[in-house]
This record gives sequence, structure tokens and C-alpha cells, in this order.
Amino acid sequence: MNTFGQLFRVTTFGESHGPAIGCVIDGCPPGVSVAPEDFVDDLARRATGRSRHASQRHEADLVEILSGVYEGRTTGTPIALLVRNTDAKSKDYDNIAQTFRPGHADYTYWQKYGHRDPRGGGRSSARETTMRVAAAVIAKRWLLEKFGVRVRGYLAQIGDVVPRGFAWGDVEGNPFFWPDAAQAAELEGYMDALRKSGDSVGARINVVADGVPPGWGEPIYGKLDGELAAALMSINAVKGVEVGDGFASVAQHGSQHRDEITQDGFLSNHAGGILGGISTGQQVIVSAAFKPTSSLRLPARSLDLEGQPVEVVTHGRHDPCVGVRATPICEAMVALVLMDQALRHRAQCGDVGDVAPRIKPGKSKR
Ligand code: EPS
Repeated sequence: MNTFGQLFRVTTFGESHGPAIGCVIDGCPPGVSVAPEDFVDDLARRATGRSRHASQRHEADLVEILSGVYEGRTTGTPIALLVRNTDAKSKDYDNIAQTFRPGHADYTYWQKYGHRDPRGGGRSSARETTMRVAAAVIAKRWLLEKFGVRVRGYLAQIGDVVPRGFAWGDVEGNPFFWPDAAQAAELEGYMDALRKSGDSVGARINVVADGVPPGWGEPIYGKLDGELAAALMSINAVKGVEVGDGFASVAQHGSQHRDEITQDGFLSNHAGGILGGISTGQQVIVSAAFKPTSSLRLPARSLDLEGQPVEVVTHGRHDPCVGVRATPICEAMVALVLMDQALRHRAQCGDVGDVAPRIKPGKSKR
């Protein structure tokens, strides 16, 4: 399954050390303005080599538009986007080809296919997420222009460090997408020490979508929260997803969790803007847990292809915390789900129109 979505369908292709990666987007409405420079910002936010806290692979990540756009606007035909790989160093992966990094997909790809491209992790590399971010540039634009929907994310935890304050204005001003600028120096020190130790750490990313109208999401098997969870889980290294209060709901009582309704709007948003799998019109709030990177220079026990014990040491240019540059990827997956659900809602329920009463979003969390 390399295709995502039902009406806004994105198929990605390519390996980390192949000649190029790319995607084909089918089902995009015509008339959306798109130019190669529109991809630059979001691709740079996700890219390697942009700070010392990420992998030092230096890719330009320039998007070539091969089809589906004429005179700067989508035509409704398949949009093909291509990004060439120019800084792959496959030699780093020579020893990994003979073994399995503990905690990595090396072993499961081997068991599934019996043949794998070990260079840069092949298809299992986070390199593939470049194309999700590229496709979501179009989805984000359409959502904003059509509905005023804005999808934003931030890093909500690295290891045991959590933000002390919160301001959206701080998020883009540091290499971590951290919402409290006052902690930037502390995080720099934390990441420098982590990198020197040779170890890695996990992270949590929160994504908030503002302006989502009520009604998006399809019961029973196409629930908005279900599809968001699947979309976020499809990102490399994601091990957990929460919607609204998520697992904190376990310890809550119903009287506390339910979001009361008044003429001034909802009084809270424990549900994360989704009830019964359908958007309420409040902020849609999701969270993803990233495991620590498995490619480490600290030795670990494993087996080789003959089943003999070996010690694995991973060389190369790995991220000490994949979460550091995963915020744009999480935003992208949320935007792709929202766009697909918006088109599906329009297809089935476009004639329903606004239904009274329309409850105001009310007090929001972020
Ligand atoms: C990655 C390992 C590194 C990262 C890569 C993701 O690959 P390489 O050893 O080829 O430098 O640089 O990330 C990207 C190339 C990217 O664009 O995100 C991995 O194991 O997933």
C-alpha cells in the first residue's frame, strides 16, 4: 500500500538512495494555484542538514512538477512531483546489509520480502516523508482557501523535557518547532549532549487544525479520528497516537470529559474536536509519539543473515531524535486526511448545507 486517501489519492514512490523520490496525486480539484517555489518552505522545515540537531545529509529537496499543472494551476489530472536524491552515501550501509539493526525495520522487511534495498533503509527511510509533505502543500492551500482551515504543529516533548510556556509565534523561531522560545538554549544543550552520547531519544508532536467545519468524517469505518490515527501511525517511528485527551481520558469521569454546550459555544475540548468520528467544528487536536531512532553508534547485539551473533554499530548521518523534524510530517498527514474527508463530505452531503443550531467552537485549548 503506497497509496493514501480515497478521493485525494497520494501515491509515493522511491527509495532513500535511489535516483529520486516522488508522488502522484490523483483527484485534486482543478484550479488550485501551484508553483515549484510553493514547496520550498515546508520541505525545508522537514529536511535534513538544516540544523546540527538533525541528520547531516544535504539534499536540496527541489520539487519538479511533471504533470497536472498548467499555467500555474492544477488541471484536475494526476499531479506528478519529483525530488532527486543527490547526497546519498550508500557505503555507510555496507555492514547493515549483512545484519539487522535492533529496533529497525531491517528485519521485518527481510522477513516479508526476502530481498531488500539496505541503502539508507531503502523504502523504510524517513526520506519518503518528503513526498507526503510535498503533497500536503497542495492540501494545506486548498483547505485554507476553501474553508479557512489551518493545520499547525509543534514539538510537545523531547525525552522528559516539556514546554514551560506556549506561543504559536515561538514555534517557527527555533530548529525544534518548540512553543517556548525561552527554552531554546536548554534544548540546544540537551540535543548536543545526546548527540555526543551516541544515543537517541523519543518525542511527542501535537497538531492542531483550526477552522474545520462540523460534519467531516465518515462513520463507521472512515471515522475522522480513525483515519487521523492511521495516517499518523503510517509515519516512520510513530508508536502512539492520541486524539483530544487521548489516554488521559482513562482516568477521567464523564462529567469532566464531556464538552458542555452553551450559546457561547463548547465550554471545553476534551474530545479533540471529534465526536462519533465526525468533526464538531472545534479545533481538531491530535498527538503522535515517536520512538527513539534505532540507528545508533552504540554497539548492540544482533544476528547476521546466517543467524550468527554479531555486534551492530551504525555509522552515518542519523537523527538523534527524529521528532525534531517530524512536525511538518505530522501536519502533512493531518492535512491530507482533512482534504480527503472534505472532498468525501462534499461528494455525499454537499446538498445538506448548514444545519441549525451551529455551536460555536468556544474556548479552545491551543
Ligand atoms: C534515515 C537515515 C538518514 C537520514 C534520512 C532518514 O539517511 P542517510 O544515512 O542516507 O543520510 O538522512 O533522512 C533523509 C534523507 C530525509 O530526507 O529525511 C532513516 O534511517 O530513516
